[in-house]
Amino acid sequence: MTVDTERWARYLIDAVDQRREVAAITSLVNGFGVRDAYEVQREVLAARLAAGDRVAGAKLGLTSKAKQEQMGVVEPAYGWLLASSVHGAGSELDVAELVHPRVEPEFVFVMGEDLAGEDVTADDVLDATERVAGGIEVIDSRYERFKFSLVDVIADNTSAARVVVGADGVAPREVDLATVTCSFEIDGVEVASADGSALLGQPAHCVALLVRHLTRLGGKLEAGWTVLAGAPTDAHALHPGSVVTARYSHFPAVAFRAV
Ligand code: OOG
Ligand code: MG
Repeated sequence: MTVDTERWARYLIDAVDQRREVAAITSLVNGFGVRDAYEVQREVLAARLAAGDRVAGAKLGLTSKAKQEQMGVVEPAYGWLLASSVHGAGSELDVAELVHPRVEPEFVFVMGEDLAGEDVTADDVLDATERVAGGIEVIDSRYERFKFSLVDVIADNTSAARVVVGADGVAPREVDLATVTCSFEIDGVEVASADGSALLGQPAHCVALLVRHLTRLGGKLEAGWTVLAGAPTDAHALHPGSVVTARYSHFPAVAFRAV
């Protein structure tokens, strides 16, 4: 049976716009597959672009053991970043616009060149990268109790909501990204820590998987895009008033306040 992907795209758009959680699609539809889920994701993106937003980049989710174990989903997933969702370090983010936000640290790649190919490697990614910086992602699953399966979270654009990107960072080969450590703090208390090797051994390898995915869809990673390799640690609930800080061994610290 064919899935009415347009209907499920509208379902998720309404959940975001009305700031409410909805039942997981797989609890309502039989046979909802990975292809259907990426089609829903594509239709949600198209609707946002038609309404005037722009693509700022792309992201991976569920690329670390910590995240996979926390969410019970053991495969990476790919999603889009909208220009309206990207903020600079030191910003204030309005959490009243969100359903049940969580925060997690990120390794952020800023692309210097377009990149496509079914066999792209981590080395190719480093060649095409302008800089790598620290970041913090605010994820906000549209699903009840923040619970989902792989296909649900794909349809929901991998829970993408906001991202805070640090300035500067490093040239892609200035340091082995696998060895960059991150300490994640909420209100001055460390809640998690990890290093870049938590991301499938090497954050650039995660980005290579994203490039292969985009290539299979007939697309590419584009120069100027911001790319999230995924959180190396688990995610933590975000409450109004909190200050969230990610401290890295080789990137400037990134912080924001939830208001
Ligand atoms: C899915 C998004 C995961 C990451 O970095 O692993 C993600 C979720 O956990 O809600 O962005
Ligand atoms: Mg993330």
